[in-house]
Amino acid sequence: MTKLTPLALFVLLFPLLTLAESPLHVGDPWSPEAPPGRMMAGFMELRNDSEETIRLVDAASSRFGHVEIHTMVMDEGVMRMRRLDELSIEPGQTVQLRPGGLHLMLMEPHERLTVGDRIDIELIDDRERRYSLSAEVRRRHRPSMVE
Ligand SMILES: [Cu+2]
Repeated sequence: MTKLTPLALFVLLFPLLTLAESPLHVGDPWSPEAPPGRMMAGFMELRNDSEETIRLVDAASSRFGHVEIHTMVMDEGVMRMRRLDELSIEPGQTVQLRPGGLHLMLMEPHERLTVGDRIDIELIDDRERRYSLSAEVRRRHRPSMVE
């Protein structure tokens, strides 16, 4: 039976401690409720608390068949959604996903989601690190251009 010294314990536990501190801070994730069967949008604030650029390249949710990162672009006077292959967040930068701009597109819903439900979402970066969050379904306050 080997006894672990405090130093050995620290060395063993340190990787766990660092993993627990996510380099990506997710603030106030939410989703406006939508009619049954319709895709939904995910909004939140993303802040890069690390020293390196975080490049989000994919997203997933157990409640939707398919999730994409979308932006809005002006196309001949009309705002349109466009899929982003990569959303880069520089060290210290905060990016807003909100109505009329960047958003997660939650497609192919498996079931009806109503106000108060929570949507588990994973954001995935180019190093295949996964950032978990839970978005609350809220009542739609005003018409939005993204759905
Ligand atoms: Cu979209």
